[in-house]
Amino acid sequence: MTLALPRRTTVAAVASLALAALLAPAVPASAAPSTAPSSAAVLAAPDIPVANVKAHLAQLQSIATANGGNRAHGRAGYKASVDYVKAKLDAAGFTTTLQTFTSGGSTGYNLIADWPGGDASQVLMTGAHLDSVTAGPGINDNGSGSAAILETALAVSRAGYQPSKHLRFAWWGAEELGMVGSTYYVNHLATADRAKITGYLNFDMIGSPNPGYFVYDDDPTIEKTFKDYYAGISIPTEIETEGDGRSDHAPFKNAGIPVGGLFSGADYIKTAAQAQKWGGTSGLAFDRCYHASCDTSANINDTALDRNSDAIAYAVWGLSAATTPPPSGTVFENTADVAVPDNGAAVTSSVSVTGRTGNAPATLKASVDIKHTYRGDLVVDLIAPDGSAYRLKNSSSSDSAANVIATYTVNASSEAANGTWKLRVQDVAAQDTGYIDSWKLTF
Ligand code: DTR
Ligand code: CA
Ligand code: ZN
Ligand code: ZN
Repeated sequence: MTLALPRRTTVAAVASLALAALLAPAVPASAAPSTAPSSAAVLAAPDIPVANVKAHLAQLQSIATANGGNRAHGRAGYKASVDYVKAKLDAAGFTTTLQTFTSGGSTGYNLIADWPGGDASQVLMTGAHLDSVTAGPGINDNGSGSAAILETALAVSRAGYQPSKHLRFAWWGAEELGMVGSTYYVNHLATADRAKITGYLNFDMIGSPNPGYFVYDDDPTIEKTFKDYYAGISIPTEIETEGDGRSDHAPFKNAGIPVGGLFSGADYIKTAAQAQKWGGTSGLAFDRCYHASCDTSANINDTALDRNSDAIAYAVWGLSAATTPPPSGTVFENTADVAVPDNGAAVTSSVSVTGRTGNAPATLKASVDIKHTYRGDLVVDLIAPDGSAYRLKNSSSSDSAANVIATYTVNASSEAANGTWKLRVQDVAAQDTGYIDSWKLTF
């Protein structure tokens, strides 16, 4: 679980937890990635609610049931699956495109979804094939990957995430016929557009009922990102060795684009050693319903689906942040003293932020210097230009120390950066008093 929280979460713990996460000694490995990426990535990557992912799988199951029992290329169930996913993305603010192609005499569809913003010359792609085989509904293969990246995309929207790179998500058609849709997409990319794709992340079968935790051993940076995530939750992983050429990352890899991904296993048999480290049943296939009619909603291991969904979010956030470190920080400061009336009305001090583009960062730093003889009397809030309040400090009758001199980290990624930001301070207990000495925002 990481600290990303939607805006207006006024629980006082938010800022102190964020601050604690940045300033606290290393947390036990079981609680955070052992070699965590930048704290911004750890703080910003949200937990993906597995219940939401399973709700998408339930919809895909219903679609298959209503359309002859499958979601295969050229069948009604596939286009209905595309329509479901597209509607969710359109409602969430993505720019969606349906790319059509023909295979086996039938029309195929790739669904491409671009998240507005980010550097168009640096595109991080995340993909999964949406089609099933004709034998069944394809809930693990590959509803699991499709639903997990859909929920990750929706989490990007919920967070108002504005990464340095441009985010693109893709749901491929006709993978079961030989990666037809993804190959068509890559082959129809202009050379200049191929060069803009900094990485392609592939997720094909990530909820297998007797799961393994396999990481593609292709691009080392992508591989390390996933391995770091799993190390952080103390789950051992293995290198995915038999996947080369067997899913939609293949055409990207053949085009020289860095690729990576996760896999929970198909028809291969789980060994005793693997059962020892991962649980489950040795001597049985990772997914004994692979390409079978029993690949239904019941054919999912929720823990594997949850862990892999969270790993996807971790990688999308971690690999889309700025590769060039942000400038040391643009500071907006107000040093005018403002008296804080004892046990009285709140007072404010403002800074006018200009020259920024887009939203404020997920790790906006608010540094305050408030002189006071009993800091437990004070409640401190950051007020965004639109009036949204972010609690930085709650009052505490037991905190008798003097002065509030601290830096808080606020996830302000849903706030426009430019505008008048305010520090609001209120003394809520009689006796003792003080004043705002100075405060600043660092972007
Ligand atoms: N070919 C995929 C399933 C599959 C089998 N082995 C791997 C390895 C890595 C990714 C995917 C797969 C399919 O049937 O859709
Ligand atoms: Ca989760
Ligand atoms: Zn398959
Ligand atoms: Zn598949």
